[in-house]
Amino acid sequence: MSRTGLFLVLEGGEGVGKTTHALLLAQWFASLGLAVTRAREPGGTRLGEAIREVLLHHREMEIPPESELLLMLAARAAFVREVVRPALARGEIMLADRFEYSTFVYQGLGRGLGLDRARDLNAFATGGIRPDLVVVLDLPPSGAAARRRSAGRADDRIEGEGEAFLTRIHAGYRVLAEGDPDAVVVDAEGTPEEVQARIRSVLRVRFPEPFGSTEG
Ligand code: T5A
Repeated sequence: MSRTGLFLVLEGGEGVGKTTHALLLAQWFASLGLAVTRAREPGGTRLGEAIREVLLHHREMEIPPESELLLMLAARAAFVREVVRPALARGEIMLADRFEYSTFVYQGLGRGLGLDRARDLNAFATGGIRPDLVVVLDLPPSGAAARRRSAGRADDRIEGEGEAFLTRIHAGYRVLAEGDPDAVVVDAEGTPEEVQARIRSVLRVRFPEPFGSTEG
């Protein structure tokens, strides 16, 4: 790799397949002999997992949008310091299941706190570190809900916000990614194998080193 580490992020609405593809990508990287650190947000650290529990699994708790934003960023500050920077310093691929786009879209746009405010506060939390590439998995909320239902998953506090909120999230991701040269929208319809093949094609084109000459 010509630079130290590679920071990749999978993004998208609820149940679009981020976890599935993070796992498949990590397996691919390992098969290529590339070291990878994989983690989810909010989470990835003890503090982050504790914040995740509060944010997602206590529907009885009143959490104002401003508190939600600041808790996401409190988790992110620890995530960057304890997980992202060390992985990149070791020269690894840092593969994150959600990062700053989630805050821009869910809190900035979805909760109406404003994109500029979300970006400013996020920059404080991250110290300005940015992904090399954000892969946005694009699937209409109805398709993602069907997948979650067939997997027998119950909605968490944010998933339970309803259709209008999830539709805003879906649209928000597309708008953000279309204006960002370091983001790409990947069609998440189809089988996991089809979607994974699309993601790998993107990586081969974007990063000839180390992926250009790979197969599979
Ligand atoms: N949040 C997070 C914010 O509001 N602000 C922030 O700053 C951050 C960081 C996190 C929540 O926090 C919010 C966003 C979220 O609401 P989460 O559980 O990490 O919550 O995120 P979810 O998107 O809810 O995660 P899920 O696990 O539900 O969805 P994934 O990871 O996108 O999807 P995945 O891979 O688990 O797949 C869902 C189901 O579909 C199947 C899988 O097997 C699984 O059963 N599947 C497919 N089925 C058919 N075809 C395919 N191609 C499939 N791909 C996967």
